[in-house]
This record gives sequence, C-alpha cells and structure tokens, in this order.
Amino acid sequence: MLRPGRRATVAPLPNAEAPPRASCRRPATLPIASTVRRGICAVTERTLVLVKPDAVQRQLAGRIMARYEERGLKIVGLKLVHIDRELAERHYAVHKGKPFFEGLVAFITSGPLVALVLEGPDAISLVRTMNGATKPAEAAPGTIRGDLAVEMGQNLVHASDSLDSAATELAIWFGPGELLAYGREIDRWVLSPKG
Ligand code: RTP
Ligand code: MG
Repeated sequence: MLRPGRRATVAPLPNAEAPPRASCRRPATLPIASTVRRGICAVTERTLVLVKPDAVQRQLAGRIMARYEERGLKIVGLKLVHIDRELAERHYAVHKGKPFFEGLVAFITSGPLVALVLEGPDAISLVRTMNGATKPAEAAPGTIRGDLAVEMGQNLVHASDSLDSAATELAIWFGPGELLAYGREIDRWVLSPKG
C-alpha cells in the first residue's frame, strides 16, 4: 500500500525484472513504464541511446552519458558491445537501400559502442533534443552533436525517434532481465508529483 508522499518504484516493462503494478499497468508492447508519484499514475518513457564507436574512440562516452544523467534521466540498461553486421542491419533496417546504408553499417560495426536505455518523462523527444540535429552543422550549440561533432557520418550518438522505434530498438538491444526497474533518492527532486 502506497502512503501519501511516498514514491513507488517504477513498474517494470515486459523485459524488466519485477512484475507490473496491477493498478498502473500499461500496454505491454510500448516502451513506457508507469510510476506512482505520490499516489498518482504517471507515464514514463524509455528510449534507446547508442554512444557510437566514434564517441568511444574519442573518449567521450563518459561525458556524453553524464549529460543524460545530469539532465535527470535514469539509466535502466547499459552495455558495451561490438556489434556484427546482422545486428547493425536490424537496427538500421529503416535505412536499408539508401545510398549511405553501407557506410552506416561499416561505421557502427567498426568498434565498441555503448548501448543504454534511458527513462524519464518524455524521454524520447527529450533525448533527441539533447542529441541535436543529425547534421552537426545544423545542430544547436549546447546539444551533443552541436558541441562535439562536425560530420554527419560520425555524429556520436543515436536515439530512438518515436514510441514505435523505441519499442523495436529496446527489443533488439536488450533481452529479458537486462532492464532494471528501481527508484532513486533524487527522483522526488527531479520528477514533479503529478508527472
Ligand atoms: P540516429 O538514427 O543515428 O539517431 O540519427 P538520426 O535519427 O538523427 O538520423 P537518421 O536519419 O536516422 O540517420 C541515421 C544515421 O545515418 C547517417 N546518415 N547519413 N549521408 C546521409 O545522407 C545520411 N543520412 C543519415 C547519420 O550518421 C545518421 O545519424
Ligand atoms: Mg534515426
């Protein structure tokens, strides 16, 4: 029983560990979790971020992840992986057949990358805004690409661009049990009571 003023832990997604709260259940296929904030149900999105091989090689991975953490987003999944062509083609399936596809696959398989799942209110659009425009020349200062990148082909980060792509990408990159549902002490200072 949740007492007024107390925060519940995040209700888990299908591939997270604990069972969902019956009172706050969301559709199982969506990359969203339900939180009870001071007795009120609130929807919290999850999004896939890739800190791409160029960021790892440039020793920017920690600084880039710190930006998301400092914003208030919660890391609920994290791994360092060197992916093969098969996974790269699945991740970038939407771009198959485009002139840049082969270069994109070659780049994303060229070295280790960090895959992470971030959770928070409006996490999908919030992270896209933080990443900045695909072309670094068009990315606003203050964004990751606007501050740290100059080439579209080496633009440091990827993020899901919709609820649908987040659902697909979370399933591609993280298996059952690899996403953790947990509360943080700071959440009462980051998340508003009504969500
Ligand atoms: P991402 O998927 O990496 O988050 O980037 P995005 O949504 O901003 O851009 P998207 O259109 O999905 O393209 C994926 C990646 O492909 C490369 N690209 N090259 N040469 C080109 O015209 C071109 N267009 C896209 C970029 O590296 C982009 O991040
Ligand atoms: Mg994209």
